[in-house]
Amino acid sequence: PEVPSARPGPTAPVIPPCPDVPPGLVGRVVIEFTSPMPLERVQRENPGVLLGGRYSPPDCTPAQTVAVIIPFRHREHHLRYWLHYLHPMLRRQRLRYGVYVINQHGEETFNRAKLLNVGFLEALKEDAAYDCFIFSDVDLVPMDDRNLYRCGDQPRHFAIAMDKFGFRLPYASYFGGVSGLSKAQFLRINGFPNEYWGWGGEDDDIFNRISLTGMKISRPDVRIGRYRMIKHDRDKHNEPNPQRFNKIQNTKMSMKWDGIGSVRYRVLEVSRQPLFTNITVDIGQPM
Ligand code: UDH
Ligand code: NGS
Repeated sequence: PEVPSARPGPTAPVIPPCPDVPPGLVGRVVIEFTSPMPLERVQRENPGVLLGGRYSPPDCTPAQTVAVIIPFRHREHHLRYWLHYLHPMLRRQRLRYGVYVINQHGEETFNRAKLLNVGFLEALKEDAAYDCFIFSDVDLVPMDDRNLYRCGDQPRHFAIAMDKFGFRLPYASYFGGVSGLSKAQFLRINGFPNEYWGWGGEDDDIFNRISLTGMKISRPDVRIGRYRMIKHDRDKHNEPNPQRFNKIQNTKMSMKWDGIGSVRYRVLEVSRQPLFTNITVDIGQPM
C-alpha cells in the first residue's frame, strides 16, 4: 500500500538551518557606559526576547542552544548595560539562547567559579536542550558582533582583547572574562573548581583543567575579540584570595574531586524576568 507523503502545509512552515555566517552582522559597535540605561528601555528595544531572557530566531533553526551564565552580586547597573548591548548582538548572531544571572545570596566571600557551576546545572534543569555554555562577567561587553557566542570543537576564549589590557591578552594562558564550553567539554574537565573563594586564580585553574585533558583553547582574531569593561572599584567581600597561587599548582589532583560532580548549594529563588532568569543561590562559605 502506498504511504501518503507528508506535505508541508500552511500550518507547518519549514524553517531552514541557520547559515554558518549570520547575515546582517554589523561588525564594530560603539560601546559606551555614560548615559543611564533604564530596564524599561532595554525591554522596549528587545520585544522578541521572551520571559526569562529566552530567544529563538524566527527565520532559521540554530545548530546549538546556548545558555549564557553570569556570576552576580550587587551589580544591577552593570547588568542593565550588559542586557542593552548583548541581547541585540545575540539576536543578530541568530542564536537560540537563554540568559541566566546566578546571584550569590548573602555577604559571604564571593565565589565566581562555583556560581558558574551552579549556572550550568540550573540552566540544564530549565532546558535539557542546552548544549553550549557561555560564561560571562557582567561588566564585559564585546565591541564586535563577529565574535560569535557559540561553541566549537575546542573550549573557546572570547574576551581576548580588553580595553583595560590595551586590547591584547595580559598573558598567553589568560582564560578570564568570557569563555565558552560545550556540555561535553565542560563535563570532560569536571566543570569548574568550587574552592576558589575571593578574587583570582579560578580562571587559571580552568585553563589548567582544559590543558590537562588534552584540549586546546580556541580564540577569535585579535581585531574581533575586543571588549569594553565597565570601570568599577573592587567589590566588598571579594578580596584577593591568598591561597590562589598554591591552588593553581594543584589542579591535576584537585580537579578529580572538586568540580561539577561535587558542587553543593541551595537554590533560594528562581525568578523569570523579562530579559533574564535570576537564580538566587546559597553557595555557603569558605571552610
Ligand atoms: N561579581 C559580582 N559581584 C561581586 C564580585 C564579582 O557580580 O561582588 C562578578 C561580576 O560578574 C564580575 C565578575 O564577578 O564581572 C568578576 O569579578 P570582578 O569584576 O571583581 O573581577 P575584576 O578582575 O576586578 O574585573 C577586580 C577588582 C579590580 C579593581 C580595580 C580598581 N580600579
Ligand atoms: C591573574 C589572576 C587571574 C586574573 C588575571 C587578570 O594574575 O585570576 O590576573 O586580572 N591569577 C591569579 O591571581 C593566580 S585583572 O587584571 O583582570 O585584575 O584573571
